[in-house]
Amino acid sequence: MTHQSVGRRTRTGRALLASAAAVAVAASAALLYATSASAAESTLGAAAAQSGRYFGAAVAANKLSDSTYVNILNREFNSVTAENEMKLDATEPQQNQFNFTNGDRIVNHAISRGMAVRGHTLAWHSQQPGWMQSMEGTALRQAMLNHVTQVASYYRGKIHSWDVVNEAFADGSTGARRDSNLQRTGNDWIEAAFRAARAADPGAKLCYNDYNIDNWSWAKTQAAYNLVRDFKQRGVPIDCIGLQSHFNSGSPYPSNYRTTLSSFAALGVDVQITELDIEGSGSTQANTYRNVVNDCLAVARCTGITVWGVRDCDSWRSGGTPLLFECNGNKKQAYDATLAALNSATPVPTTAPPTTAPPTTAPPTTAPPTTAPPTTAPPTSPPPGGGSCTASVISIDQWPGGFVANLRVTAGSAATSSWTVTMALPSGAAVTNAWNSQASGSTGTVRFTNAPWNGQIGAGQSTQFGFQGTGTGGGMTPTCSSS
Ligand code: G2I
Repeated sequence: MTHQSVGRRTRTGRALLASAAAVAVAASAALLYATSASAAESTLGAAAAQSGRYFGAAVAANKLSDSTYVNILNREFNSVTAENEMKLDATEPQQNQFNFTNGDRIVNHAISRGMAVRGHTLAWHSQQPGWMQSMEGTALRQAMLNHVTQVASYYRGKIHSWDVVNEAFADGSTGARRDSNLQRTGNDWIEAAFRAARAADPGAKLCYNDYNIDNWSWAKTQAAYNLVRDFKQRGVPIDCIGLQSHFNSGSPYPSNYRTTLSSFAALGVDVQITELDIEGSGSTQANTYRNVVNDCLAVARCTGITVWGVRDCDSWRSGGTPLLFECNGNKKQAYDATLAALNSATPVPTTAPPTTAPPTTAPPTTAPPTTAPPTTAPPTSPPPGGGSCTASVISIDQWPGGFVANLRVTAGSAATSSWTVTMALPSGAAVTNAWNSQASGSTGTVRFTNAPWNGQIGAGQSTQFGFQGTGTGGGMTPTCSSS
């Protein structure tokens, strides 16, 4: 457990570029399905990707100049969450004046290295800017919806999952909503926020996120469960539940955690462990990390884990030494346990999509032809090449010498389990990196295959990915195939 020598790499521009390229390549390789069965990967992100999951960290923009911090971040994690920089006070400090400077620093750092980004958070009673704290009623409801719309629109195409609403339930035995100015605008404020988020960024997964919803027998857990169940029953858009999972002596890791994960998953949402930290040390702490990882691995729809910070001294609870790295960058026992547990997961088969064969199972029995798809999908787009998806270019941001392209992939009348978008680049253009997908080839005809976390698209639904290129974008006609 020595300090990694990469932390001492000379930071010349050329070395940084080379290092970034190496990291991007490593990340791409790690995220491919084609890792050999049971390979022992040496980083958290690569180990998680073997079973199609991500492993992320909360990141603070003001730490991106700390080389020990950044080296760990770039080496170990393939997803990030902004610890404070996308919150309401940071992004809308004055009403209708938005500031994305620090959020962008984190997003750009992640995207340029092929990491996914979790958005945190669009609507919350806490960390509201002063102008919002003093608002109530209709004016507040409208301001909140405007905030959700503006922020989710700004980051459209770059966010893997949004914590749309954070911490809306009260602690204790009542299962009631938490009193707040947002709650006082009416009980439907949560679903209103989710609808606005879906409209603003249809490609992001939309999560409800909370703490103390880990223990299946706690009233707050049941309250969150009932919210998700109600939303699913009524068609309110929700795709995931975020369990913050801050564990300490007052809120310990519960033995029924796996029951909680599987119960939420059974409602038809992804489960994400969003802010994991476990106070303690040594083997006790390591065992709890192992248990959490194993519980997630046991639930197919537990799609990823984020720890709330990189090193102990980066933690909001640094005194409880709750993370995986010491301040000097050394790996802790908890790190070794976490990595070993991730490596013990059943790998996603190399050619997973064809062999899992969703076409032979679900479609005949669940009879999608009798419901919505026939009326909607066929007229809109005949699937190219017999595939059940379409792809389109949403935007191209061009600057002298380079561009960023965002694309949408939409499933046809059947859900996809994987997809590939093929596209001829203009002459002289080259892909430098991609997010929310894996690129193969960089010039001429290039292919983008889904990332481990976004291959499954529901019938008629869509996801987004993007890439950065050199040269000039434009005139690109993507085609999509899926299984
Ligand atoms: O409290 C732990 C987490 C619980 N779930 C929601 C998360 O968003 C929350 O994160 C924490 C951050 O880790 C802290 O860094 O949220 C706190 C605020 O509620 C953050 O603390 C704030 C301090 O209160 C401010 O004084 C400080 O200016 O961090 C700010 C930036 O360092």
